[in-house]
Amino acid sequence: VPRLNYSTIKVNTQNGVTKRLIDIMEQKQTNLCCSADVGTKAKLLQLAQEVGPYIAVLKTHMDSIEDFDQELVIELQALAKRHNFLLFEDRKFADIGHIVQQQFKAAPYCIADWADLITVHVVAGASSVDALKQIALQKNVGLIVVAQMSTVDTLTSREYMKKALAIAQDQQEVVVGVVSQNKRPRDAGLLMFTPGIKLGGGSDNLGQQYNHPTEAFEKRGIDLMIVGRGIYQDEQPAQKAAEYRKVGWEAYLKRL
Ligand code: UP6
Repeated sequence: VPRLNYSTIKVNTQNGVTKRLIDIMEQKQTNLCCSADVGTKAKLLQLAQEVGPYIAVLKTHMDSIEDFDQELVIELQALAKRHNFLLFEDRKFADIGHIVQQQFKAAPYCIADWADLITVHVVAGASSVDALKQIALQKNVGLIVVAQMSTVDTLTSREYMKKALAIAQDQQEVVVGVVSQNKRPRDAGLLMFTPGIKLGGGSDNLGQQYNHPTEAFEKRGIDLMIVGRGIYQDEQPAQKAAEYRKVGWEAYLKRL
């Protein structure tokens, strides 16, 4: 594992969003991204309010919020400002360039207007990144390339992953990092985001597999952990988020 620290990444990045994110991580001493996969506005706002102090990033799937509207966005932005975290819409854009541009901007979600981070698959090639880049640079949105998925039967083979990492490295002006499980980009300016993290480990019955945060930070050298059900399905999400924050930060310090 390369003993990369966040300050080195900050020095090497060409991307303003990465710098903002690392500043937040260092100030709040957290490498936790909470995946807020709840189904309503009320639940999302409640969760964001509770975990806000402990997270660097709040990740959403807005197309799963049954009563989504722009008021939700305004309230989330206020919480993001109050607690100092970024908003990450995990849209996983995957289509041809012309279509991903439309999906990035279109109502009702208007993702380009409020997201700080978005994910993009590169199954269609670098052209998806190119297409999103034009809008993302204007709107100050950072792209995260999905290089390798967490599922037991993922199709993101080693070959695929290597090519996806290469696309991320080629586009560092707009790319903040990658989603991957066990390989980080060679370049020191990119962040590695890793889902499939849970203190208890295990799996669900739909292909998701979990690793312990300590193992992920110390052995695989990840930079941010993405935790969903491990936090929001707990009876006390705030306490759980605080616990993940502590475990993740200590594991990061230990690997340095
Ligand atoms: N996610 C994965 N695996 C990937 C990429 N993304 O689980 O390879 C996302 C899911 C979900 C979150 O879309 O929002 O990370 C994981 O949630 P969980 O912790 O509840 O399993």
